[in-house]
Amino acid sequence: MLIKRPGDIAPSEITPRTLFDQRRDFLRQSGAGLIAGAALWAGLPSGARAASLGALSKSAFSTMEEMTPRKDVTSYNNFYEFGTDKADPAERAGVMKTRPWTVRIEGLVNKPRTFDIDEILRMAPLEERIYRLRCVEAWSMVIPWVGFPLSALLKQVDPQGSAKYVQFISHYDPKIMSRLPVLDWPYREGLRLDEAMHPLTLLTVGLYGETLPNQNGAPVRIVVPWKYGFKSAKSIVTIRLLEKQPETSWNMAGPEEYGFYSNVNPEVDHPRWSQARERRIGEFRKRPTLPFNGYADQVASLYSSMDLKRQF
Ligand SMILES: Nc1nc2c(c(=O)[nH]1)N[C@H]1C(S)=C(S)[C@@H](COP(=O)(O)O)O[C@H]1N2
Ligand SMILES: [Mo]
Repeated sequence: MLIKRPGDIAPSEITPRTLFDQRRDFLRQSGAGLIAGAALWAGLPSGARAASLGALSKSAFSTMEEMTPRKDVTSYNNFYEFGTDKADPAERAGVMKTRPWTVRIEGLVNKPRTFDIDEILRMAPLEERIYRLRCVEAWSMVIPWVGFPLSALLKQVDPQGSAKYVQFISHYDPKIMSRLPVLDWPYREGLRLDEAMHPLTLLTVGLYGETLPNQNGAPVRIVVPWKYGFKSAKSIVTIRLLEKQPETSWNMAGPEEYGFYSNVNPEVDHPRWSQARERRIGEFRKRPTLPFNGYADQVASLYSSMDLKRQF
């Protein structure tokens, strides 16, 4: 059961208005509400158990803030393929099979390749990185992620000079995932190549010392700590290097509300709510949101020539 916490924002507010209305109409017309609510996910086996990732080096990039309890990190999630309530992913994502799993890297690279997930796990030393995750819905957590810089993976495929952007595409299986037109599936996200190559951008395979629970994006996701959480695509199957800015699911759904950059910025409000403060999960009183989610020293220079109010 979802226990409503003070300050939570209903899906009606998160989802761009037009889409929310479409979805409501769709549910009314088709009676799909019942399917989505119960039958579709009922009685399916639960997923793999978390496995220890062994010895991890501690990263100098970690925040010293108190970590959000594992229980909250793994039960209060956004993974719309498995439903729009925060409790849905933990209840439903267990059916997703995360082995075998491959990640295809293609597009403007000299050595396109399909990597097996177990190859990726051995590719570079795994680090524990304690990062804040700031959702666009104005809540945040502090999570001990496990992974290595995405740049280590991208270097293996040798990006071409014309590559300027990176697109991430999440796994989509309509047999076990939502078929509601909440977002344009498969979930897509993107970064500029310099953002993707930045040492803070983490190719993430675990949290709290273990493999990722399915609801957190198993077996591999991105974590970009200075951007709103939706930029961090889960359960990735394709990474594509491109010359032009890629389509991204949230930007396609509501371009006035979810910009391509979506850098955490207390001065740029979401059109329907303020981004000046946030509620750390587990805390009651709100705290101020920091520019670039507190990572300004490391990343502000990436945007020195940009007007971040216009290119939000
Ligand atoms: N494929 C996919 N990735 C996704 C999402 C999603 O719905 N689908 N939600 C995003 C949002 S809005 C947030 S805040 C984070 C949440 O990550 P967490 O559940 O591990 O905290 O995942 C992001 N990645
Ligand atoms: Mo989010």
